[in-house]
Amino acid sequence: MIVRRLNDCIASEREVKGPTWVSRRMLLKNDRMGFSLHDTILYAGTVTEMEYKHHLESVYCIDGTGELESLVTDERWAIEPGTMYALNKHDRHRLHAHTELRMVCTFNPPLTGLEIHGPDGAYPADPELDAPVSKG
Ligand code: 9YT
Repeated sequence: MIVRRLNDCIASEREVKGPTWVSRRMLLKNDRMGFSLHDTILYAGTVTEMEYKHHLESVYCIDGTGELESLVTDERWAIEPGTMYALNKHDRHRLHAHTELRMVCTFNPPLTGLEIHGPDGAYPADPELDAPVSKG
C-alpha cells in the first residue's frame, strides 16, 4: 500500500515548477502503478501550450475556471470543476487559466520525476521504453 499526502509532496523533490504551473507528482514511475498521478496548479491568467507526443494524459479539473483549445481541430471547451479531458490522440492543445486552475492529471507511461516541457511542448520519452530490444 502506498499512502502519500499532498503536504508530503509540497516543497519536496516531487514538487516541480514550470513557467505557468506547479505540479505535485504524487505517483511516479518508480511506484510501479503503470501511470503517474499529479496535483497540478496552473496560475491565473496564463496560457500553456502542450503536446504530449510520448504520453497519454487525462486531466480532471477540481477547482477554477478556464478554457481548453484544440490546436488540431480549433474546438474550445469550458473548463470548470467536474470537467475531464483525455489527450487520447496526443493532441496539441492550449490551456487558458482564467482563474487559478487545480487539475488532477494522470500520465501513461508514467513520468519518471523531473520532466519539464521541451520547446515542442512535450516531455521526453522514457529512454527505457525507447531502448532498442536486444536480440541476443
Ligand atoms: C494540466 C497540465 O499541466 N498537465 C501537465 C502535468 C503537469 N504540468 C506536470 O506534472 O508536469
